This record gives sequence, C-alpha cells and structure tokens, in this order.
Amino acid sequence: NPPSQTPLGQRFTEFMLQSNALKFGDFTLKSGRRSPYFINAGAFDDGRKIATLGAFYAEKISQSITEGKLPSRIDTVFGPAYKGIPLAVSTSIALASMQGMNVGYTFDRKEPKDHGDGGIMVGSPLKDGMKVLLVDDVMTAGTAVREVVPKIKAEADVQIVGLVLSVDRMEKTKDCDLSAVDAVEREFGFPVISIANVREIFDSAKRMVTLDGSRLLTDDVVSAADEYLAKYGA
Ligand code: OMP
Repeated sequence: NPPSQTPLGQRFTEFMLQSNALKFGDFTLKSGRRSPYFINAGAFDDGRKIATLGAFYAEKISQSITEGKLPSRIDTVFGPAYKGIPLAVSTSIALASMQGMNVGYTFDRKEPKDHGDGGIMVGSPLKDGMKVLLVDDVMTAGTAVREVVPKIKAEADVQIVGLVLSVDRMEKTKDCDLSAVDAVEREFGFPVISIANVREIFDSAKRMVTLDGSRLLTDDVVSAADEYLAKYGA
C-alpha cells in the first residue's frame, strides 16, 4: 500500500514500534494492574518524532470532523500536564500547518502559580462557550480524564467536544464489563477517539520482522499479552 492508503492505525503502530514506545516486561499501571506491556509516549522525544505525533493527532481529528464525530469548530486543544503538554502543542501546530485549522492550545499547571499572571491554566485562556478538544496519550481506566475534566469546568463554562488518544488499551473497568472508553463516553457525553488500539497494535506487531529476519514479538510476549487481554480486555 502507498502510505496514504495504509490505515491510520497501522501507520501509527509502525511509528510507535520504530520509536520504541511499546515496551515489554512487567509494569505496574496507575490502576494497580500488572501488565506485560506498556505504551510510553515519553519515547516521542525529539523534534521529528513529536512533529510526526502531532501530525497523527491532526489527521485523526480531521478524519473525525469529516465523519461527524467532532464539530468543525474547535477553539482550543487541551492537554493535561505533564504528558499532554507536548501533545496539545504539537497537535495545534499540525492542525494549522497541515489541516488549515488554526486553533488554540491550553494546558494546566500541576501546582497553581501565586504570582504574576496567576492561575492554573497556560496557553489559550478558557472562556464560557468555548469548544475544547482534549488530547491525551493512553487510556487504561480513565482516571486521568476524570481528574482533568472538573479542573477545566471550574475554569469556565466550556463545552468539551471530545477526547483524542494515541492508544486505547481496551480494558474493562473494575466494576463492570464496559470498557474504560465506553464508560467515560457515557459518564461525560463526549466521544473518545483513539488513533490505535492495543489489539490492532498487537495484530500488526505480530506480523513484523526485524532486520535479521526474526519475528519482532517472541511467543512468550505474545502469550503474555493474550493472557493479560483475556483477563482485563473489554
Ligand atoms: P488511566 O488514567 O487509568 O486511564 O491510565 C492512563 C495513564 O497511565 C496514561 O496517561 C499514562 O500516564 C499511564 N500509562 C501509560 O502511559 N501507558 C500504559 O501503557 C499504561 C498506563 C497506565 O498506567 O495505565
């Protein structure tokens, strides 16, 4: 397939693997679950990678607008501190340069500033009636989004129009069989859109070979991931 015809999720998977953003081992997650794999958005750590990452978000946003999942008017892209900050900035740059959409970017401070301009928000100020699009890296249980929505709502009467993620880990919530993404959509009433999900990432990665011709994923890694998803997958 020429690059433009390869599905976005598959192109993103290849970019993630090339950037070493998918790690295998024994990881304790924020939710307390122990996972044999971890997606580290901190691996997008240079100019080219963060620009490429922003371009993926901008492409997904533009696609979602065309599909009617997001409104054509977005006033600012909001990324929760800390890992959401480069996401919001690189997404707004890519929206302007590649999609012809000039929108703001906003992020919060972890610690409120008590001097100068004060406040807990940085970037395009949140005002009543604004349409805000959230961006974040990965969703497991949805804790990160549940923490940031009240902070945004306390600032101004904005409308949160959606949340765009790099990766949906497709995990069940603790108390029911609903996925974390579905639970957040129901709870907040906005769409949660991901560039790729963990099942399609593994499907692509299983087919990939390294330069010496060996498979990228060993049987051990594949069976540990399958077991984890059988237990926690939605
Ligand atoms: P929830 O807030 O439970 O949805 O977990 C998502 C957050 O956990 C992400 O924003 C990351 O800070 C972190 N995380 C990853 O970065 N990658 C993973 O593969 C898994 C997690 C995690 O701890 O669940």
